[in-house]
Amino acid sequence: MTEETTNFHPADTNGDGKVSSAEEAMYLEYIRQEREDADAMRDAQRNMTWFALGGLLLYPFAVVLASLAGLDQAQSTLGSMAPTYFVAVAGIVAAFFGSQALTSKKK
Ligand SMILES: [Ca+2]
Repeated sequence: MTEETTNFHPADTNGDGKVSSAEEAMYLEYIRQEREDADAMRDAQRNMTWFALGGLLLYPFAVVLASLAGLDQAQSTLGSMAPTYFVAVAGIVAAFFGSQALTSKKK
């Protein structure tokens, strides 16, 4: 009985010590789904990081455009937002590369 539990395979969902074809199919589907989710998460993180970086690069142009268009209010708002914004973007980018480094180190 104890041996059975130590030899317990993750695919053996009903715990009878055998992996039936239905259990195997379910297990493979589960792994496939997990990989797809991880892949989608990486894509989402990468897109978010690029979006944040793009915003960072375009930020000065937004300030210039606001000043050219004579939008004094917008210009001063952008100016006072800048420190918070830059720190937030730096945080997002740092978190992204930090998690990338951590996950690649684990393997
Ligand atoms: Ca089973």
